[in-house]
Formats: sequence, C-alpha cells, structure tokens
Amino acid sequence: QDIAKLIQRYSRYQQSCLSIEQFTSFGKTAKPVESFQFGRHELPVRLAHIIREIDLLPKNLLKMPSVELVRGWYVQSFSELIEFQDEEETDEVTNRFTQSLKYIKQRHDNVVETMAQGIMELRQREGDDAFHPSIEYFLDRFYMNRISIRMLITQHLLLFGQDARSSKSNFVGCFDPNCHVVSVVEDAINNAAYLCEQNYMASPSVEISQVNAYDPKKPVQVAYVPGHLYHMLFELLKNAMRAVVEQHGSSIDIPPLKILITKGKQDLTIKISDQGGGIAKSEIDQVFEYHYTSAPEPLTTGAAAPMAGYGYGLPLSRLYARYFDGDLQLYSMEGFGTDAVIWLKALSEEASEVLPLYNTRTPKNYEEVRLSAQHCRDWSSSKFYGHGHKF
Ligand code: W6P
Repeated sequence: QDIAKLIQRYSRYQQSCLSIEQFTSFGKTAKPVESFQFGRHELPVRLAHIIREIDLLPKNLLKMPSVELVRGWYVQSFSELIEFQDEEETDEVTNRFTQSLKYIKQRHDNVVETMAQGIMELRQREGDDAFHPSIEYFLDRFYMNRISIRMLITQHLLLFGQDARSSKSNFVGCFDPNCHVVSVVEDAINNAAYLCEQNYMASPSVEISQVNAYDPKKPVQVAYVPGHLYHMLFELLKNAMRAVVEQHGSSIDIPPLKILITKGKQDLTIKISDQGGGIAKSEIDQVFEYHYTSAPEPLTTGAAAPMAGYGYGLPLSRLYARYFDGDLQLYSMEGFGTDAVIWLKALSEEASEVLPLYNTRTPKNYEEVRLSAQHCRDWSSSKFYGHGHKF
C-alpha cells in the first residue's frame, strides 16, 4: 500500500497519552509481547501525527536538505514499524520488533542537531525574514513528539531489550517511583558547579531547603524520570551560576543560589533563586526561543566545555517539564536576579503525557500563528512601529 496513504490513515488514529502511573504499573507486570502489541500501533500513530505536521512547514524550509533528511528518517521508521502490523504475536517476532526499535532509536539520535542545521541553512540563505513564528510553534510540538516517542522506545528496550536491567533497583525502565528530588538536585549542582569552576575559576555556593507539606518527616520524593529532572535542573543551574559569577565574579563573597523544594497535594515545585542581575521582562520570552538570535558565542575558556549561551537548553527543558503536565517558568527582577521555577505533578496518576496532536484544524493553527505575527495589532504601542514601517 502507498506509504503516504498509510501515514494519512495513522494520523487519524488517536494517540494514547500515558500517565506515569500507567508507565510504571505496565512496566512492572507487562510481558514483552504486550509491549510489542502496544508499540507496533502507538509508535506509527505518533510518527504519522508528526509527519503530517512536518508537511505544514513553510515550503522553503521543507526543501532544506537537512529537513528532507529528517523527514526521510521519520517515514523510514514509520514503514519499518508498519511491517509488524499483520505479524503473528510470537516471541520471534517480538524479538525482531525489539531489535528494530534499537535501530530506529539510533537513526533518530541526531534529529535535534540536524533540524537545527536545516533552520540555520534557511536563515543563512534567506536572512531573518525567513523566520516564521510558526517555526517556534512547530519545534515545540516536534520535539515534544520526539521526547514521547523516545520514551516509549526507551521503556520497551530497558524492560525487554538485550541489556534489560537486572531488577535489583526500584527503577521501572527509566522511571524511579520514589525519585529522591534532593539527590538529583545535588547531582546537578555538583556538575554545574564543576563546569562553572572550569570556565570562571569560581562558582556560587548553593543553599537547599525542602518542605514536604503533607508528610513533614519524609524527604520530598516523586514518581518521575530522574534523567528528565536532572536535564532541567542542570540547565537552570548552569544559567543561574553563570549569571551570578558574571555579575559578582571579582568580589570575594558571591551571593549563594537558593533552592526551595516543596511538595503539596498536587504540585511538587522547585525554585532556584539567583542574584545574577536578572533579565528584563521584555527579554524573557526570547530566552525560550530555539534560535535566540542575539545569543552570544558559546562561552568557554580554552578546553573546558562551554557554559552555553541560551541555545536549545531552556526551550527543551521547558518541554521536559510540560511532557508530564508540569511547567517551567522564569521570574526575573531586572537589576537583581532571577527565580526559575519547575512544577511537577505530585501524583503519578495526574502526571500524564501532553502530546501535540494532528487533526483537521492543525493546518489552520499554523496559518493563524503565521498571521498573528502581523495581524493582531489591536493594542497601540510604539514598539510595534520599531522597524519596517515608515510614518
Ligand atoms: C539568569 C538568566 C537565567 C536563565 C535561566 C535560569 C536562571 C537564570 N538567571 O540571569
């Protein structure tokens, strides 16, 4: 059957959003063949949804070689998975499926870099005018879809693959049902501080406190993916430490970072406060853009790993937070400092995947994002007349 037709068909199936509770209970009891039955349908559905959406990108971007390459990977993986639809549910087929997932995961390892490359090529060729706001909208959806697909594949491989973990730890695949938040925070602090020392010969100290509102004697724990939590914390801490050291580097007493971790009935919240001079309100949104144009050259002194200007770190971290229905925001007081806040769902049944879905109205949304950039000027303000208009 024609692959384009199949992609259309699968993009009309509904995606199944799983909660952390579902991931962990499934992971504890499911047999390989059940994971095969779920994955052989759900994975092509999620791939189809995003392939349809890639096809809505502006034509000039779609024609960039890197973007064509990425699209080709998605179609290839879709076709490989479709092959399993009518297969018998035997151990042999299940093993072949597992092997396939391993290769598919590898094929997509460099999607983020390659997509970024395509967008840079477009900018080099056509200038910043080629930069549709629809690209930011797309990338959030595209990378969220990728996070979700890699989660499904990773879970299957960790639970049923060649090097499936011996069940000594309490982990269920990449989930820790009792993730000790302070430990992950300390881990991220150590690595961010090390990087900061390498780059600036100094790093701020960090004061951690926690409040477990409903179980005051216990440390704050949550069912989560420690890898995702670490990723967000490391990114925020690098930014906070860099800001503080650049602001106070020469002085003897650098103001410490303060981290507050709280757990209520619904929310687990982590706040990182720095006194790094802050960012103006007008620049906060840009910090979450994938191609923050005025980003400085990667900050590095010699051989050390870069401390990073704002690259993809912050927008991707926010996606990790939102993936299980949490969020990540910055509150800044310019001239003083910044609070970065991560919200996670405290209850594993409420921590449910948030996925972009393709439906008949999706093309219209892209059109509207495109238009809203010029269209909805129904508040007067001098900043709208900044460039491009002569009066
Ligand atoms: C800053 C800029 C920033 C980004 C993310 C997290 C913390 C901070 N602090 O000054």
